[in-house]
Amino acid sequence: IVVAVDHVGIAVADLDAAIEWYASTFGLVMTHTETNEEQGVREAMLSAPGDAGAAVQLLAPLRDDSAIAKFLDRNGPGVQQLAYRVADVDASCAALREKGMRLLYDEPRRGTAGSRINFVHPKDAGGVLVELVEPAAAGGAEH
Ligand code: V0V
Repeated sequence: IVVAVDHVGIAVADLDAAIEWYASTFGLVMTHTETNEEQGVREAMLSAPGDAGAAVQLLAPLRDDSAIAKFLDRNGPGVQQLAYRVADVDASCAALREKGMRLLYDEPRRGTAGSRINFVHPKDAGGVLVELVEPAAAGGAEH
């Protein structure tokens, strides 16, 4: 089902301050940033220079009623999700539903850079909010 670990998502209150902190502390560089209104987040993807492996995703809330705002209220900043890359998010969701897991959305929604995403409920995944990410097709059909 899983092709790779895509990213680890970390909830932060202040995106710009967090980007600066990860750069000055760990030398991570920002490779992408965007606002996702539907998810209620401003986000940034960070990597070690030249590393094409799993990324760190910083997630800051756009609204008080967003998932990230609720997470920050409850836990403070910290790891909010683990995202697995999949080749076909519809097929992966079907396979996981077959195993009795609850997917949060009936149909995948829009994620980073035109990807298609869904989430496994943390109570069905060992206490981890698991995101499934099908990247946008190469060539950028989504853009
Ligand atoms: C809640 N719980 C968590 C959790 N959030 N456990 C682990 N990790 C988390 N992030 C626990 C919580 O402590 C409760 O445990 C239980 O789950 C149910 O909590 P709830 O109050 O019923 O639910 P909420 O309101 O806390 O919502 C949790 C869910 C929500 C996961 C349903 O955060 C959600 O819809 N997330 C999906 C969307 C999202 O996270 N978007 C932001 C990233 P107890 O107390 O009952 O034991 S956007 C993104 O990643 C993008 C755009 C991308 O990557 O492309």
